[in-house]
Amino acid sequence: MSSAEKLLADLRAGSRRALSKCLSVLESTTAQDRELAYELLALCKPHGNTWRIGVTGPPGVGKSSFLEEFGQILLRQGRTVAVLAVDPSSTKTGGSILGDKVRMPQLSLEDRAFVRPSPSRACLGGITPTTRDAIILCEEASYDTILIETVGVGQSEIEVASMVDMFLLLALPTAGDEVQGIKRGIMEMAHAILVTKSDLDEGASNRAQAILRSAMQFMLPPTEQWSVRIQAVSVIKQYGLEETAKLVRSFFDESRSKLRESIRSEQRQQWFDMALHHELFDMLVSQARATTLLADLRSKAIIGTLPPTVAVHRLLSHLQLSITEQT
Ligand SMILES: Nc1nc2c(ncn2[C@@H]2O[C@H](COP(=O)(O)OP(=O)(O)OP(=O)(O)O)[C@@H](O)[C@H]2O)c(=O)[nH]1
Ligand SMILES: [Mg+2]
Repeated sequence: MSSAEKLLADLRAGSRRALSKCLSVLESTTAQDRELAYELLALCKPHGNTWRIGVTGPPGVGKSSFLEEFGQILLRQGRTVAVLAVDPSSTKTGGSILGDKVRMPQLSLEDRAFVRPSPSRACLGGITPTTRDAIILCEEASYDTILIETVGVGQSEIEVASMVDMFLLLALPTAGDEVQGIKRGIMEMAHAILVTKSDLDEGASNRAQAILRSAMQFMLPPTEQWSVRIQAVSVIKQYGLEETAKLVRSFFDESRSKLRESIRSEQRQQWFDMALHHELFDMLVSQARATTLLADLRSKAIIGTLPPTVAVHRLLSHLQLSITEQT
């Protein structure tokens, strides 16, 4: 048995340690771990019937508090829950504050739940999200509900929406202006908008819900045949949580599994192109670095002495040349 097979056998037998180890392997950048990660992922089978749910919203809106409660409701309904928390800013902070952001003390203790911060991996040319692969591994470990928490900072909502079946947007019940400040594009991706901390000011929450409802009238739902729901929630006063669980269940009951599969297949197409892009970039950069040409052309492009288009063209022409010479 190879070490990948052994690790997966433990993971399938329900070992959380094995799942944690697999997720660390995914996040690692050493060549040895990358190979192990490819081997692990190749051995995973598709699990079409799982629920993949993304939860985003501004910092401090109440994502973790909501998931702590919501996760427990799902457990009581017989589901098994994995929470992956992705922090798009963690590449800057080294992920050190991530632990604080995903405090879900009760849920973490539950047998059929798994909570894990999942820092975005920094790579040259951007961030390579390992979250998609982490979802595959959690599903292989028999979790049937994958909840992904990420703080909403523009690009991250779009990212997370492209890896889930259902997208929940959390908004604060503050002034109407702020509710309207949610970008239209983000609102159009949401299957439900939850107005959090509604206990703080119920009047404000009602106004926020009314504004959201009227705004939604002019938008297309993200999935055909689904009308977007607006729900007030309070973790402190414990309302709106069961209702949210009900609406999530009805989403999965009502949306045909064939439609969901076709959405997942579209997502995999994007994922393939993105992975190709990243891998090619890494490959090129690792070659170019040896010649120092990259640094030179890049700084010329930055200073403005060479248009970036020409700089990139020269770099690629040079690389093509050196590849040809090698063969
Ligand atoms: N009054 C009230 N406070 C809440 C509610 N939900 C969360 N909070 C408080 O809001 C603060 C932020 O909650 P979190 O759940 O950490 O928010 P978050 O969106 O996960 O935060 P980040 O991950 O840091 O972006 C905490 O102090 C919570 O206690 C609620 O329903 N009512
Ligand atoms: Mg949080």
